[in-house]
Amino acid sequence: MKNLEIVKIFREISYLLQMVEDDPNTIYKARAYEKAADVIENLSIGLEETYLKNGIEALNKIPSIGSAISLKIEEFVNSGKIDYHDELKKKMPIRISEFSNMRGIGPKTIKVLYEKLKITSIDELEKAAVEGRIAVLKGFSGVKEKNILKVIQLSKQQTGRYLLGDVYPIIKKIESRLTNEGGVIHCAVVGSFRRMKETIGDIDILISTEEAEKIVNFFVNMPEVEEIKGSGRAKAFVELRNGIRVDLLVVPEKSFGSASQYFTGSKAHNISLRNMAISKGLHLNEWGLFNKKKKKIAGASEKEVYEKLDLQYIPPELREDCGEIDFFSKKDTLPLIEYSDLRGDLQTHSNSTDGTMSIKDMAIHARKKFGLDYIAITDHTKSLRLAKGLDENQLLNQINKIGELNDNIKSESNTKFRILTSTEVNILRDGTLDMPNNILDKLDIVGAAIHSNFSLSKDIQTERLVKAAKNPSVDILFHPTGRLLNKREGYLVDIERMIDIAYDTKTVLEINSNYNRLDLRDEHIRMAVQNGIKLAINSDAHHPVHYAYLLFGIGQARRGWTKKIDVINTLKVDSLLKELK
Ligand code: DGT
Ligand code: CA
Ligand code: CA
Ligand code: ZN
Repeated sequence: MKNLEIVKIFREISYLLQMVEDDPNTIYKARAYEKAADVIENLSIGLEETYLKNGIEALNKIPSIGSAISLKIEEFVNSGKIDYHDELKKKMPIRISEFSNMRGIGPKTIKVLYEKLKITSIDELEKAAVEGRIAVLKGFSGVKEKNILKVIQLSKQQTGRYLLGDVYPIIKKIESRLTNEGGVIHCAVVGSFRRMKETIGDIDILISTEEAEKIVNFFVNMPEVEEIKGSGRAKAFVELRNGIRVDLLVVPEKSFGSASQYFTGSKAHNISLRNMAISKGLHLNEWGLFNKKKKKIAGASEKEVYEKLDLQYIPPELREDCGEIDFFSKKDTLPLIEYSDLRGDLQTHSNSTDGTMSIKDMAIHARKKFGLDYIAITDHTKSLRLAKGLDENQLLNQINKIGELNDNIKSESNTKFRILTSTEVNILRDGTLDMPNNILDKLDIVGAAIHSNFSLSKDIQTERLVKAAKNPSVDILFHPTGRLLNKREGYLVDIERMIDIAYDTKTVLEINSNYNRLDLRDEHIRMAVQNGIKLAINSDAHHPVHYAYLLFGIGQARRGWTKKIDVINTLKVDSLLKELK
């Protein structure tokens, strides 16, 4: 998906236009790019795929994308850059990517600061504000200067975190390479990655070996390494080509467990655990668990560390200091969903709408490569024109087609794989659906989702979802809050009310496994399962490789304390269909 790259460039063009030119037409031009960026950000189709399949005319049909902007998209798809963007950047040599995301300080202000103080980066901006050089400028004040510092603080918190799914493949590759390197006894990727957090600040790797220097040397010379930030006899700190930093720490094998525990975190979990150790007269650190006489009583394995603290083993995904230490000090068990527990996937798309593969191919891959027993084909409905949503007749035709495919599967192989007829029906502004119930009732299962009007008030937005849940044909609410990680917060929803209504109406809530979404978020998942809500963990695959995302959805579910029995697509297909409202 090149969409988000294009969004970024368009926002930068808009920003630079406002800096470079003063004539009144520029503001309209800048707005046009901004508007296009907004639309593209919310598109469910890939601009590159759309262009390659149906040419520039297809781009022109997208709302807010005029012919000039279509040409820019075409240029980007073909050359990976947009000359107009490069020209504007030359005229205004600031670090545009740092400023364009900043909320609260606009291009006009940055222009003045560039001209008067030669400020080209956020670091320089911060320095100038701290030194009081901004307050004294004409048109500025102490208050404005303070506000600039506040905005910088906020934008620092937002940036610099990587999506789990973006870094997952490279981390796995590095992990397996290190694990297989001669001399390595144990290798573990710890930190937030092991806890399956949606975003990762940096990567933490732990190794036990007798040959520390050799391994550190091997590590800093890996092809992915862009820059060595520091290294010592038993540690190294590097930055990879994609910008993410990696900490490597070599520890003795006899401390590998306590070190894994410590560096897996979270920090808050560690602090509570250490306090618990203290209350038992023990001392816990990365080297081990020690008694009053400073004798080590655990350290080689994590399990042993928790055991000696009278705790059951706490899965990494739960180590957030949210009550897990208390819970696992008791005898109660928590049969969390496991990474191998899903039998089916209840949100997948085919090339009948905005997916990229036929229904048959989606099914074959689900069965052969991912070991699933069933998938639901949830193509979009008609009001989602950008995704070529299906109308009533097209949906009815798809039901017939899936019937035939299922018959063929049965006769061609003796597998029990089943394709469920379904849809991702669009929830309209007023909470009604764009497909009548008599059609929806012909489907095996129905998911409903919001794809527009994201900025309604919380009350109105919640009522939209409530109305959809109350619809007797709707089984699941897909990606219930609409958030996009690092991009958009999601629309405002009264989660408690949504959970109440989901319970009353027997509506299932989705955990969308697409790593850009991971929607619901962990605390809402936990609230849902505590209130007896059933969940579905779906990939939202638009291509068979996307089934791999289910892993992230399961991680997210575990972070929300989800048990296997809470998840309907751990059931066999017949039991699943009986469970639905
Ligand atoms: P990140 O990198 O921001 O996504 O989050 P983490 O959890 O990976 O944090 P990181 O990389 O700063 O540190 C890795 C782990 O090391 C962290 O989860 C817990 C442990 N740790 C780091 N600093 C401290 C500390 O000051 N006290 C304690 N108890 N543990 C710490
Ligand atoms: Ca980390
Ligand atoms: Ca770290
Ligand atoms: Zn959707």
